[in-house]
Amino acid sequence: MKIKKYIANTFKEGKERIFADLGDEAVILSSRTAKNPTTGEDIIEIVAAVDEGAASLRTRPIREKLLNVSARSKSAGPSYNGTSLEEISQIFSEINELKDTINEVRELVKYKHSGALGSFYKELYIRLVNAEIGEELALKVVSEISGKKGFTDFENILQHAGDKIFEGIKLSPPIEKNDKRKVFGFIGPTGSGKTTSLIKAAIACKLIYQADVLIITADTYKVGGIEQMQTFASVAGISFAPAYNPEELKSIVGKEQKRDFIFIDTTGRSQQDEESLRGIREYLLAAEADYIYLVQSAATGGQTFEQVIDKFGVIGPNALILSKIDETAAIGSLIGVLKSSGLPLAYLTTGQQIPDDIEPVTRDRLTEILFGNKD
Ligand SMILES: Nc1nc2c(ncn2[C@@H]2O[C@H](COP(=O)(O)OP(=O)(O)O)[C@@H](O)[C@H]2O)c(=O)[nH]1
Ligand SMILES: [Mg+2]
Repeated sequence: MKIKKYIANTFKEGKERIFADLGDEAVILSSRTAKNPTTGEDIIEIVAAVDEGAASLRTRPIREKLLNVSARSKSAGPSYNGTSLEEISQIFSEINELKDTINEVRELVKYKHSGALGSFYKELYIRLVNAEIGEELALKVVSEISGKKGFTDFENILQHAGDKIFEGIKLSPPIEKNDKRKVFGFIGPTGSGKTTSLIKAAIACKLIYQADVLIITADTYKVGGIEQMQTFASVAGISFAPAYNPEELKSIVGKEQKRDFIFIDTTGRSQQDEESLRGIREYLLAAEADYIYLVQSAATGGQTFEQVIDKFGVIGPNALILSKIDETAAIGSLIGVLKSSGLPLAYLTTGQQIPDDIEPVTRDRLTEILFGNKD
């Protein structure tokens, strides 16, 4: 801002000098009459100011251009009123730029009214990316959801997003009791939670259906494993037997026809150890297992998860138990593998408490977990 004082004989004269000096953008801040100290005549004192930044940004370039144009264009080619065609087209392009800017501002003003909605979708996108579903799927879900109407609140939007994400994932219903005896096998990598999940499921069946349950372990290698299972089984009032080879397992299962449920635990094996995986298969074939659960920790990243499902595929699992949800930061990276494998999800385990920390899978529950609510 430039401020300057002018002294003139008349207000008109002062004003002309101010605009000639400071330009059209000048504003008069104050004016007062006074006496010329030497002549004693009336004079006028005017204080004017100009915003130099504004003047140079707004008016000067065009004005100067026009002035320079007329000066230069006198000697140049075709012109209109002293302005060359080249310079006229430049002015038009500037006008078009201005039009574009005005349109942008208009768009901004328009979307300001849907600001609340916009922030919902922004929040949804952030939540999806944090859930590790991948940027591509996150954008797809947000764009699909934003094209729909009728959401009541943000929770409702999350619910719809979850429905979209888990759309292609199959679910396996929880164990049910009927007249036919059922033999279940539990397989999976070492430490994935097979034994714990098996005990939880066995106790739940015993409690819910007052069922006659037998637990057999084929994992006779783990130090203290048999004693530990024996303890859990006897506390829960469940029968228990170890089986040291497939023949022995076949024989026990063959004799135990009156049971409602038989749960068979197996040795933990690395998915890389294909020989041992075939060994486990022999056990479950000998037992004529009706249904095989692959137990896998949800904390395992997408790539290992895919490998586990692929390699344990030789044993023929029917459904998946996703364990250690409580230890898992985000389950989003597993979604692609779950969909492409086609393996149904049966149970989730959410802690070490026996038998409490196991639950059947529902899509609503998966959505809750995806968005960070594991309780
Ligand atoms: N935090 C947590 N720990 C679990 C869960 N399931 C099993 N575990 C623990 O994981 C460890 C290995 O479990 P275990 O059942 O022996 O695995 P296995 O080798 O596959 O039979 C044990 O310390 C269990 O208490 C779960 O859902 N959450
Ligand atoms: Mg075990």
